[in-house]
Amino acid sequence: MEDKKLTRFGVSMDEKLLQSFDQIIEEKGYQNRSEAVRDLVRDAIFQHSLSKNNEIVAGAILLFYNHHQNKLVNEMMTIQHDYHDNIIATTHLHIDHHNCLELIVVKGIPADLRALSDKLITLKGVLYGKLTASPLV
Ligand code: NI
Repeated sequence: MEDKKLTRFGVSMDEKLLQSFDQIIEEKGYQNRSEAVRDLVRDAIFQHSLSKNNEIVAGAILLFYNHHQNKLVNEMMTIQHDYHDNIIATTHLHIDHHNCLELIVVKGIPADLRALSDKLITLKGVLYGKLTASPLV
């Protein structure tokens, strides 16, 4: 087996977030935080690699957001109209008085879907967002 050099690095995060992460680590059965973080990094690299080829893929963008956030809904709508060629369907669920869940079904080359997803997920007021896509084979 190839001898791999390990590098340590420090991560700062708020205590509540870390507690939630530790709970997931325990439930999934990871031996330690490092192993869990390595898996997250591998997944991030895999997801990012999707943006480097030009095959048509289909997938969905899941967004969880507070619709009271100033201008958020308008900005979200403008971005989605800019990408109308890639958007097949959207479903909006009013989770409670403040929060909405939106599922946007998408199709196109990974770079376009990634760009659309990044624009939506980085909007102020979006609490969680994720793009999942799969090759059409
Ligand atoms: Ni809503």
